[in-house]
Amino acid sequence: DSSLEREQMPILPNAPQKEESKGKENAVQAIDNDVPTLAFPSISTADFQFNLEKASDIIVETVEEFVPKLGNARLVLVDLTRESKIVSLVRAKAAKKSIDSSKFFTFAGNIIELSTKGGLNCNVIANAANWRLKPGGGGVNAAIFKAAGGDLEKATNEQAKSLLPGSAVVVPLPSTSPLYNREGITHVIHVLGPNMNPQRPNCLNKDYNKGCMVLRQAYTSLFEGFLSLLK
Ligand code: AR6
Repeated sequence: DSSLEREQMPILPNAPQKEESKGKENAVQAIDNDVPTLAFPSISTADFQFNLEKASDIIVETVEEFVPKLGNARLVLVDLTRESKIVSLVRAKAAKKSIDSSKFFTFAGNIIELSTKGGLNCNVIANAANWRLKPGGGGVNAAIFKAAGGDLEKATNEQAKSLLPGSAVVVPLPSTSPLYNREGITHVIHVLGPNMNPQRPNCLNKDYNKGCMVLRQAYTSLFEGFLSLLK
């Protein structure tokens, strides 16, 4: 468990400590902030109610597959709190594999303020989107669209009008967007994961054969989208 967690510990947005160490040679220094970084939330595991054990296996497996292709870039799984169950599961499973912890680690923080509040620079963030690519709803989708301003909706619509489950679309963020200015985010990659929530469109009715396949496709599309930006 150790190395993945260590990477995260010193830079947790733990307010008092962070204030104190501001302007000093602080723990944030331990993080190399000049490398291309994709921050991504756990797709489908909150509003879309996907099983956490299964999702964590898929995250670790697809990460393991993509890490060797990253060059100097890195992948960071993000969730709002340190108590995140999905993050704990992924961390434990990743630690059992020999995944380079400088290329993949987990981080607790709000995906729209990782740089300003957490000291983690991410030039690309992923969104757990809805099929119409609409702002609002809840979770990370609402947060990202709100923080990015109207620019993101417009830029998204120029790339795609809708998404199929398992697919992703890379959207360049206009430099006028607050997310670009404040956080240094140049691209948002919208991803549509499988939905297990009967109250949402395209519910898979507990079909985890299909669900796992679609979630795997979703992460593959996401990571390929990120790789396409590195070229
Ligand atoms: N920063 C980091 N992680 C977050 C944030 C945030 N601001 N907000 C939520 N998470 P969810 P889904 C984590 O529900 O299950 C929307 O309404 C959260 O704790 O956002 O794929 C869309 O419009 C969880 O670990 O996405 C879709 O209709 C993860 O992000 C639907 O929800 C994903 O939770 C998609 O549902």
